[in-house]
Amino acid sequence: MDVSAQIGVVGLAVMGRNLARNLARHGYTVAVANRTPERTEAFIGDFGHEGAFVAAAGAQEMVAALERPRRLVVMVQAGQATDDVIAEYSRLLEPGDVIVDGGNAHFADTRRREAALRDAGIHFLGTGISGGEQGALKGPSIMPGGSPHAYRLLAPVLNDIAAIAPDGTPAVAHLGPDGAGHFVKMVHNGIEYADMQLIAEAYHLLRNSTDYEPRRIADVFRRWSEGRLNSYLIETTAEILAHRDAHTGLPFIDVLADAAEQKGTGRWTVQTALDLGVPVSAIAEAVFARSASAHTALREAASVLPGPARTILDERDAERLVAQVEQALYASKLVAYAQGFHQIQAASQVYGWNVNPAAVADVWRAGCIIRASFLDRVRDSFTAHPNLPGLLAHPSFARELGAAQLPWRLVVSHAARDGVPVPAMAAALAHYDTLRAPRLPAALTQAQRDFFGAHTYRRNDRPGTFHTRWDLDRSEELRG
Ligand code: NBP
Repeated sequence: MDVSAQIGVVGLAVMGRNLARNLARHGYTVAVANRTPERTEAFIGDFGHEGAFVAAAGAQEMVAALERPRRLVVMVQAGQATDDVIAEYSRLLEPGDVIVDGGNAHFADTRRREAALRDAGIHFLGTGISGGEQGALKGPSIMPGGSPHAYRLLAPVLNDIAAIAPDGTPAVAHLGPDGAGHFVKMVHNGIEYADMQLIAEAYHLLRNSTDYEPRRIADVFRRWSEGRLNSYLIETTAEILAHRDAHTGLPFIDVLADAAEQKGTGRWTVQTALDLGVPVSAIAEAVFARSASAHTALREAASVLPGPARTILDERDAERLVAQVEQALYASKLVAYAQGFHQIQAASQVYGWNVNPAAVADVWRAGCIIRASFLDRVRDSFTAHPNLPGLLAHPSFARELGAAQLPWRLVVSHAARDGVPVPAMAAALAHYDTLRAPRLPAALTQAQRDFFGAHTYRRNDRPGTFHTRWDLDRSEELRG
């Protein structure tokens, strides 16, 4: 086979297929391959006319088709499939070639793969890609991690195929070495869980406490999407709520089962946050909310438990609640993003990645599922105050939270009074109150740990580590 393709794509399911088409639409000659060759043939049959493709029957043909240094994008199922493909191709590739893993790999796997390939002289770019299948085709948000050299080899291509933010910049940036890109993508998905859950809670509360039909709530979301809540997820929510089921004519939302599924990146975010000791409570509640919804037998058994009678607000109070929920949703969303950024910054420190949070916000402004107008301000805040820990304390957000905090409390207490679960909003508010509190009950926790387990404690008035002999009422400083 002649050397003719500038880039290769292995894996032609929805993501790989659309990424290959995106590359071809930007003038690249793309070699394509898939484990099951019928998929490659179907791809060429369906999309061959869209651009310059080279169909490779297997790894050898793919490697022979690529110009040097070879650039190979792997878009297969995360986990063992990715390891299998890397093993198959790395035997055939040469030092200086680069493999891009565009799947949803766990960042620890990316670190392992990058180190193993580095030993063989092959560059590895662990790259988060967000935007679903339409994003892959029309412009995703791209989160690469790997060596600067590997990034330089791919940067022109990634810049071409990425989504373009309203200010004209492509949604791609080198986020750091080895697993940094996949870590940022994982947290992106965790925030996505929280964002979706918070929106769902806002909808659910309005549906429960007012006589608004889904179409009217769709109008509320449409209005919100013209303001500071403007985002892809708010817009799609408005569209979903306005949608009628073709089959029954009922609001579409009412004919769906209320048990949500998940693929695992939200769970990874929370598991990793636990390991790092970073409180991502709004994200965790969103993951748990999906799990709880899917425990149908448990829910069925618990349906006997009593709750308050449903009360419907009159028109004026309903309008007031809408305004309060906008504040609560915005403030809770800020907390969820702030928790995600905290997690990225903590991992960056542990793994020595030096991730620039402003670059992360920049990359999330277009193409990805959590794209939102307010990310411009997140980026600007991190740029203006790089050393201020925690996004919430950044001056412009702190001001907004100050204005939102009372309605936020009213919404959470309204939900508790009416028996409507708002776990992510309540967790976000508790996080806000935890961070701003002049004093936390952790002093008592310290004392309890020392009392029953001699775990020692620290004091406000003196440095050092102490233990109290509770039986003798004697405090002693521990040395060494
Ligand atoms: P899937 O995750 O459904 O994977 C299917 C692809 O993996 C097919 O090409 C399949 O080949 C290949 N494959 C499998 Br399965 N086992 C293999 C093996 N042992 N060796 C070689 N190939 C193997 O595809 P997708 O939904 O297009 O997603 C691709 C990647 O992108 C995944 O990592 C996913 O997590 C990530 N991602 C997906 C989305 C999305 O919206 N779907 C968004 C962002 C990221 P076959 O045709 O021979 O079975």
